[in-house]
Amino acid sequence: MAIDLQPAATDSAQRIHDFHNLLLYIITGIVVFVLMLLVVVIFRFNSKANPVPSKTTHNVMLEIVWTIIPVVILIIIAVPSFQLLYKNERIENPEMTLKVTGFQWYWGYEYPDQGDIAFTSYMIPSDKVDAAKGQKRLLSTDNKVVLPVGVTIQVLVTAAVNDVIHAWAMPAFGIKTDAVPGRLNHTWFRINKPGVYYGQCSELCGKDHSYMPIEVWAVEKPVFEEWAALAKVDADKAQEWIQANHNPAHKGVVSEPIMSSPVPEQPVSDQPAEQPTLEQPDGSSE
Ligand SMILES: [Cu+2]
Repeated sequence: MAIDLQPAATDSAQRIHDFHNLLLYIITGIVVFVLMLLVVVIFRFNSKANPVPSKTTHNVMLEIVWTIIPVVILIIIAVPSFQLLYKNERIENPEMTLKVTGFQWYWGYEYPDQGDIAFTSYMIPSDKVDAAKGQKRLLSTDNKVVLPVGVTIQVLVTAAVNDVIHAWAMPAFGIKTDAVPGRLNHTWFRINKPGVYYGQCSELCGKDHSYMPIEVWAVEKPVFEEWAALAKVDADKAQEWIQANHNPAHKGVVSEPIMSSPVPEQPVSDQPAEQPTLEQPDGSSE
């Protein structure tokens, strides 16, 4: 069982992991120290061991120490925290743009730099999941988000007009950005290695909130360019082409799914009573 975070696929995610680990060391030290003090108090200052309590109420040295040390700890936390916020927020020379739109309940993707590429991405219903193709229940989508590795990608995130708030979250990329109707949020990432990466909508957006996963196929740049040229003409054909010829899962590089135990072998009868109803891309809702 994995108890760590998903392996980082971007430098942003790696920075988040490093900061997370720093905090883990600090809080572990603090917890152990306080526990130690409690144990000392329990055994040395109970009424049996210490029948006559001290009348001391002030100790200037001690008061200075317990003020200064927490301040120093906070500075040690604050400095890398601000650096992390700055580096992960600032987009340096984006080479391409991906536009993400949240709908009830699926995602829409546009590639403004590659021509008029636009498609929607629905979850594959659980009874249609094909484990032989490497598909995962509740995570795989019909149209994958194909992206190049080693390219700084700016992501514009919004939600459809009159829709609800969604959030585009990719743990392996260190990304979680709200998709708000009437607002354009932005974020960025640069994927380091080819693979299949999974994310999910991370805003409690409605009845099919858990049925709008994100599946990113990160491929080498020439493959991406070939895909983009095809997708410009026919997005469906391009998806078929990349699934047949350049499925990153076939090379054995698949990011850990969000759930701790992937369940590709699970029988399809193990379903929630209510199947996700997949609305049409005209934005109609219940
Ligand atoms: Cu959502």
